Amino acid sequence: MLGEKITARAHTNIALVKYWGKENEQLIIPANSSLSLTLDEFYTDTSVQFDEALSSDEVTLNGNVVNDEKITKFMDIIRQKANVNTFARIESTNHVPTSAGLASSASAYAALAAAGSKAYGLNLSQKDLSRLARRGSGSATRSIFGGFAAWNKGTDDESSYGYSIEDPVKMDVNMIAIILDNQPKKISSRKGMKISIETSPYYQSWIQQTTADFQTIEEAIKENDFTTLGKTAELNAMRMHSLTLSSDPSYLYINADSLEVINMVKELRENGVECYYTMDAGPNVKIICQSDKITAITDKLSDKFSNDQIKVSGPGEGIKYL
Ligand code: 2P0
Repeated sequence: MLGEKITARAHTNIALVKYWGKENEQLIIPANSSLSLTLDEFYTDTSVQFDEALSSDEVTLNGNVVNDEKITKFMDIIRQKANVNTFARIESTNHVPTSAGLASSASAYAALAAAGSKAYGLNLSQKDLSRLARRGSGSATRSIFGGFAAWNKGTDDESSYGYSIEDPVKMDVNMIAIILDNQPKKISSRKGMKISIETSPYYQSWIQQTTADFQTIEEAIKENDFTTLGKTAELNAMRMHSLTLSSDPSYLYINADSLEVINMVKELRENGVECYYTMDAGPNVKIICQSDKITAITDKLSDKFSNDQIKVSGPGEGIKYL
């Protein structure tokens, strides 16, 4: 029914093959395809209800009023598709540290796409929902889907969409997120990736390598080969971060605490505890491991970090309405 309050939940995802650059900034068409794991512990609940009495969208995030032009622009896309001009009341609760490299924009725009489109009477397929989410934030394209998901690069609005690779996930795979800083990042991903695509002399090599990494990880998922998946994801993450260092001006998301976690992972590995690390556009490190290694890893981490900085997560589900 039009005018009904619709609530959707979307989980965040962590890329195993990263997206770092746009071919088309307006439509958010990426320079490469990417692949991720959706996580069960981090999610966003968003409700949307349109109201004839409003003269602009009214948005709250965790109970606080926010004025974000990006959200209004995104709602305009929905209004245009639905051919409805009315503004909406949007309430969002983030169970993710905002802007700390834990991909809060992924779950945020996936949840908003799902709740918003349905509230405005659109009945979109998963694929079309992913294309809509993409217009808000690239990584949100993958958060429509649970488990292992991918974002097909494509060349235009039609062909750039997300899809499920495997859900539910057969592989025993977990991520341990170490929250080192939950402050908003200094260089947004949007700005960072623009600097890199325009100035890093290694950008073309990144595209070639990341295409190969995608195939390797896709194959590893099929073969249930955790070692290849972990190794390749770790390499891919560091390849992405080397783009940040080789840009002009250079910038860096890795801080001293991140390095400490990276060294812990290497030490654990030398001692026979198989695990790998990945990082996004912030200092937090995510450790990829199998279930029987979680205790050994969290024990080691707790020498240096408090329990509330350590979050263990398994694969999460795709978008759902509450
Ligand atoms: C990813 N990240 O694939 C990569 C890896 C961070 C590092 O997508 O400009 O918030 O809104 O499309 O999706 C974070 O960037 O950027 C991101 P926009 P987004 O998950």
